[in-house]
Amino acid sequence: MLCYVAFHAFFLMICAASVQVVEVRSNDPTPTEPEAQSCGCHNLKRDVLVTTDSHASEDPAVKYLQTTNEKPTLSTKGGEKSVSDSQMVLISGGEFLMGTDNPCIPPDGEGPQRSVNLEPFFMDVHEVTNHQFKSFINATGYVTEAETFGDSFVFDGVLSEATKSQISQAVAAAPWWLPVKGADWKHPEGPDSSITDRTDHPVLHVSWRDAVAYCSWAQKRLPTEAEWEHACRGGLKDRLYPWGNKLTPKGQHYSNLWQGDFPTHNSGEDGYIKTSPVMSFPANGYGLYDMVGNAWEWTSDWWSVHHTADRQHNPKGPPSGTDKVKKGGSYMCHKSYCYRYRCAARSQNTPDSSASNLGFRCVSQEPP
Ligand SMILES: *[C@@H]1O[C@H](CO)[C@@H](O)[C@H](O)[C@H]1NC(C)=O
Ligand SMILES: [Ca+2]
Ligand SMILES: [Ca+2]
Repeated sequence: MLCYVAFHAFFLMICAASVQVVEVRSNDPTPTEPEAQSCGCHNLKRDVLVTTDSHASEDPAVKYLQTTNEKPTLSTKGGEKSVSDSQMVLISGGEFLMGTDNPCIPPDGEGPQRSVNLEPFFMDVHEVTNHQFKSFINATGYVTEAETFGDSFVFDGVLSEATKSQISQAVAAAPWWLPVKGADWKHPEGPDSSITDRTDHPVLHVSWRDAVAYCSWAQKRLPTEAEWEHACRGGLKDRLYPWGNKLTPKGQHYSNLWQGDFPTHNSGEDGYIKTSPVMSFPANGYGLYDMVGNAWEWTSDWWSVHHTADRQHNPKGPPSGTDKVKKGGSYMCHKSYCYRYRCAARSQNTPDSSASNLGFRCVSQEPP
């Protein structure tokens, strides 16, 4: 543990330091334990805990596109605006700088910084909410992977004692993640929890396939990692966060993260111990909310830590892989342990993973 603390403190230093220090770092051996400085949330592979072989191989993208030609009826046209509206903003295309040459977590493949050219696209201004996801379930009868498997990963800090007492397994590298029977999008902390007072919070416990199914139904798609990162940056160049380089300018919180000590004490200084209603914090320069913090967000790309430094046009990531890229960090992220609430930061999960801090938003080439 001490070793990890020293190791991590070293990279945090680098992150805010000069070019000279970065050169020193580049001579360092590659860290052999990438999970040693992570929040452990990329270890949420269900197959290490639960065995199942009955999972459908049907592509939800195809199935749900064919079974509905309707747009979700979420908006109250001409009426009052609510967070259940499927609001999107146009993100203009063009050139942006993806990744960073000062990686805070080098094993994640945050670098090199590279020039990327994108077509314009529309993006949901907020994470898909429980209410929106409910509309999808109502319309399609879709059953999420967590419901099929019968469990999902929940951070033990949000579990009731009753639920916790029934669990005997945990993720070895990250013991605060517990597989909870009956945890799913409707029951974020297990069977004795509900979403009735959280309809405007991001939907959680959705796998990558679930997210793809929702976006297809809405006649949208998941963003590529490049699209997500371009959107995160909000028009700023080479900054850490969607709003700049300072985490809390003038003492104001710009995202729902973890204050206090991870994983033992969450002070909730930003107003929220768990997820927050979407759009509770200021939008970035593109009018997008919670791009970092609140819930992690799936992207369409397969995971790889090796990137070309060459200029790219509409990159879509590797053609295949085992994990999908997720971006933005969550309400569980603290600088000491999961400094991934930066636009260049990234992490990964297998496509069937689901957890109490992982959601998504959709994009589209067409106007909403
Ligand atoms: C889903 O269906 C139920 C039962 O018909 C209804 O009460 C609820 O309002 C619907 N929710 C959404 C978000 O469409
Ligand atoms: Ca918080
Ligand atoms: Ca988010």
